[in-house]
Amino acid sequence: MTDRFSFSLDATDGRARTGVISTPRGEIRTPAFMPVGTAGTVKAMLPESVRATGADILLGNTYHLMLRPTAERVERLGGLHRFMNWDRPILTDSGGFQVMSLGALRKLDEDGVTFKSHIDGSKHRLTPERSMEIQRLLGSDIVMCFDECPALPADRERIADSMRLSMRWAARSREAFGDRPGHALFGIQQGGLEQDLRGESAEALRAIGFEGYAIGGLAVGEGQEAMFGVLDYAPDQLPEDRPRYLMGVGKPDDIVGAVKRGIDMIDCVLPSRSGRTGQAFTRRGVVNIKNARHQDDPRPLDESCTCPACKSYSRAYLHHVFRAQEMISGMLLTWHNLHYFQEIMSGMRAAIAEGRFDAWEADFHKLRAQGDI
Ligand code: PRF
Ligand code: ZN
Repeated sequence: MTDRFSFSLDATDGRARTGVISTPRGEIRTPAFMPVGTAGTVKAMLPESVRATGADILLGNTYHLMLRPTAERVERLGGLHRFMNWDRPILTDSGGFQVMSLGALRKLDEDGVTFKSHIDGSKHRLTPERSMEIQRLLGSDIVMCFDECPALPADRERIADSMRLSMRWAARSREAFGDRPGHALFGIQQGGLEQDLRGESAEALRAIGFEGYAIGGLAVGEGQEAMFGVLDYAPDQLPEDRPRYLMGVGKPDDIVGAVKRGIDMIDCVLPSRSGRTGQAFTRRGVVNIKNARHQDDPRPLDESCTCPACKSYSRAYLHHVFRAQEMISGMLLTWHNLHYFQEIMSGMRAAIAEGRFDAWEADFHKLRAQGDI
């Protein structure tokens, strides 16, 4: 154990990297997938089950928790780790992105953003200073800068103005965060699909100085090819000796392509959200368990998977409980999906450490091309 936040790179293979982030609450093996626990729970999963899938860290949300049950209440109850019974690291997003995607009637100005709650319509305000305060009250281990993420496509002027505002907010976030040993503050690069604006953003963040650097503003409608186009240069614009986090991405092949391009951390609601809508991710691609072709199938979802859904239940059962809207349906499919995403990450970590990432990636794509049988 350590009382400080640190990152050690253990091996690289091409541009892919593997290492360990050390925090007082435990180690995070990278590349890391962070399950999303938006409202103080990874939906349909006990924290010990999330851990059993292989997660080292969870993501929580400023936006949701400030509205309900409020950051002050979580703090009075001992902080988010104790409140939700997860004692390992938690990264919290800063709220700006969620205000833009969920909040109603938002009003943006230089100082921050005013918005109406998606829960009850009540009025709230977030600024870089308030976001830092909320993330401190929650007890977050990795705090994200308060930023703005424009939806794509957007014109260059809008992307540039928004990025520069986010960089001014990044400086205010750093100032408000202060000196908190054992806790980390990550900057967030913006700049859309414009290489020079991404470069300007990276420069501004490096000048301020952060414990880690996120790439924001991607997976907002631009498509995989355009996203990989940015990831071909963006990680190189950020410091080599700090973790690089790609926010809110993605499908298994997006994650593999991101790690190949130098990403160390990633989060996405996809495995948990899809689990509740009957979508399973397997090494042979997506399986829709609601499809009638599963109703008499005694085989598991994936015969090579060791998760509880695959070890003890048939496709026929998973199909039945989904159709019957039984709660165990979301529980089993979420477990399987999180297990599969973590298996991709551990597979990549081992492959990078042994210098065989390209062969691992070729196998990954080959199995998927065969399709579900
Ligand atoms: N900024 C923040 N959170 C985010 C994003 C961002 O740009 C994204 C973009 N994919 C997801 N979550 N603060
Ligand atoms: Zn499984």
